[in-house]
Parts: sequence; structure tokens; C-alpha cells
Amino acid sequence: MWDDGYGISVSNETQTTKGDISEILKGFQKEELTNGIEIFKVRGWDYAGLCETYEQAANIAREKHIPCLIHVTELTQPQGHSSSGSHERYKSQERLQWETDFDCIAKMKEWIQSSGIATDEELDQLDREAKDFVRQEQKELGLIISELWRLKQKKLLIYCHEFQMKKRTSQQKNCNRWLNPL
Ligand SMILES: Cc1ncc(C[n+]2csc(CCOP(=O)(O)OP(=O)(O)O)c2C)c(N)n1
Repeated sequence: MWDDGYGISVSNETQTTKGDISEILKGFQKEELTNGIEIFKVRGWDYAGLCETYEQAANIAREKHIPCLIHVTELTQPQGHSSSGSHERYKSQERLQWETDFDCIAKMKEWIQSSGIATDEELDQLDREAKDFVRQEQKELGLIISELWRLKQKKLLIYCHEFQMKKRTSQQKNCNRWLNPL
């Protein structure tokens, strides 16, 4: 379950009973001699924590056939609730700053660096390559779209011309009929 701390433009405290979805689902938690589900809670920006939790939950579900709910908290939702208004309208300055600092991509970069998987330079290089690739694809797509548009306009012109010709032919027929009724 994805949880960015907000629902329909208000905070969890206002939107959700007890302000916490896994807290109110506790009645479903499996106890030793009962059935039920396993509930996990993990922070969305903690990549290593996510991997461990998902692995644990998947093993329980596969081996013991116990359904698992993973409540992923501390996520960001920069698009806001809907396209009719941005999230800046309902989030405080502190929260927006936190979203910048705890952005999952930025946090994953920190984790990659601190675990020694890649260096700053390698990551910057990857970043540049990804941006160049997307820009190049964007340019090519732009060319394809303008070419398609040109063809579409051409087809439209041919269609208009054919329509005019047909109209002219039928007008001609009508005139002929009027001039030579027999
Ligand atoms: C009981 C109920 N069912 C359905 C809806 C319809 N509805 C309105 S917004 C929404 C999705 C809200 O998603 P959430 O992630 O909680 O909020 P967000 O951060 O996207 O604003 C739904 C299902 C509703 N408002 N109430």
C-alpha cells in the first residue's frame, strides 16, 4: 500500500482513522493460533529496507500461504491529488522541503554511493547518458509527428479536392437534366 501521508488533498490525520492505515488494520493481524494476514511497514525511500521487506513477505506468502500487506510510508506524490491543482496548495513548506530531501531517486543515489556500488562520476555519467538518450528520442519523435501531420494535411487536401470534383459532377448532372429534361 502506497502511502504519501495525504489523501484527497488532506493529511492522513484528517483523512484516515487513527491517521494510519496499518494501525486500523491491526485486527486482521495473524496471531499464533489464529488465521489472518501479516502486516509490514517500511519507508519508501529506504531501498535496502524495501528489498528485505518484500523478500520476507514474498517468502511468507509462498511458503506459508499467508496473505501479506506491505504498508510503504514516507513516499512523495509530486503530482498532487489531481490535475486540477498542485500539491503545493495543501503541503507545508517544511513538507515540500522534506519531499526534495527524501526523493526516492536522490535517496537511492545516496545508497548506491555509500554502499560503494558506483562512484559519483559513474552516476553523473549515467545521468547524462539517460538525459541525452531521452532528448534524442524526443527529437526523433518530433520529426515523425511533423511528417505524419504533413501527410495527414496532404490527404485532407486530396480529400477536399475529390469532394469538390464530385460536387461539380453532380451539379453538372443537375444542369444537364434541367437543360435537357428528356
Ligand atoms: C468511500 C470512497 N470511495 C471512493 C472515493 C473516490 N475517490 C476519491 S479520491 C480517491 C483516491 C484517493 O487516493 P489517495 O492516494 O488516498 O489520495 P491522493 O493522495 O491521491 O489525493 C478515490 C478512490 C471516495 N472519495 N470515497
